[in-house]
Amino acid sequence: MSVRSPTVREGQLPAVALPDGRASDTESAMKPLRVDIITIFPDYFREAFDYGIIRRACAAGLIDIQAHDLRLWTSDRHHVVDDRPFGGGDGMVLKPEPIFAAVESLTGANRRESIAAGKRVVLLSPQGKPFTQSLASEFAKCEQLVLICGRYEGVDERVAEALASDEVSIGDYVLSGGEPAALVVIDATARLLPGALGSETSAADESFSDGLLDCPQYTRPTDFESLSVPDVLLTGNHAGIARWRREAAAEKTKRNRPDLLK
Ligand code: 6GU
Repeated sequence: MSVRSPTVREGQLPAVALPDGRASDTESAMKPLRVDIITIFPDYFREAFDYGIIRRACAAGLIDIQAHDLRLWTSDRHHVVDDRPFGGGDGMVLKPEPIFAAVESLTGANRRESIAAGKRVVLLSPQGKPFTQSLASEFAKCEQLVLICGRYEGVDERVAEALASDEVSIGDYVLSGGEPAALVVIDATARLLPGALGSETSAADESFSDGLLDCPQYTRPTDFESLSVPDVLLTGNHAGIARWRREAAAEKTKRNRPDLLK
């Protein structure tokens, strides 16, 4: 039987009906997505994965996240990870040697070309390609993700040139370091792992998976300080509700994200 289904991760088996009618235990048989974060601030991540869907994904063995101190891979007495930029300029640049050593010890590879299929080595930097829902889905199919947190002053370019499989940015603004971006990438990726959300389908009809923003949602009370809920949502007319939701999503996209409609 083939196991190449887009929702089945590398090295993992899909649910199989056994001859006696029991389903095999898919989720507990799955190897977790291994995420290694390389950072000069490992404590930044101490409680970051203790909440909500990520906490459940960790507890269920869908993902295994570890933050590593870059200084572990220095060899000098003072554990120096940065140095002054050649050519002059402000700020310090992260040195290549500890980063290459860290990636080699975590993946077995010290060049992009030798990274095994199913592994991604991601440099987080404002110079990267945009992080998107589609890149999150690619990451969710991997067996290992290594996230290198840059500092805003910079990372020696040889990391991007020769080591990282991907250089990724989370948006057009400058963060003081890649650490918040690592949280964003891990969150968006973890919730796409099979079994991380309540139902397997709920990731399919949300913002961006169809190129539009999500439709507005309302809950009780129907009137709140003279702000009311659209009548159609109270009718039970499912076709009418579906049409309203499509139109409201398109309208909201046009207003807030016209770029998505081009
Ligand atoms: Cl990934 N890193 C930093 N330092 N700044 C950013 C970013 C990443 N993405 C957007 N701004």
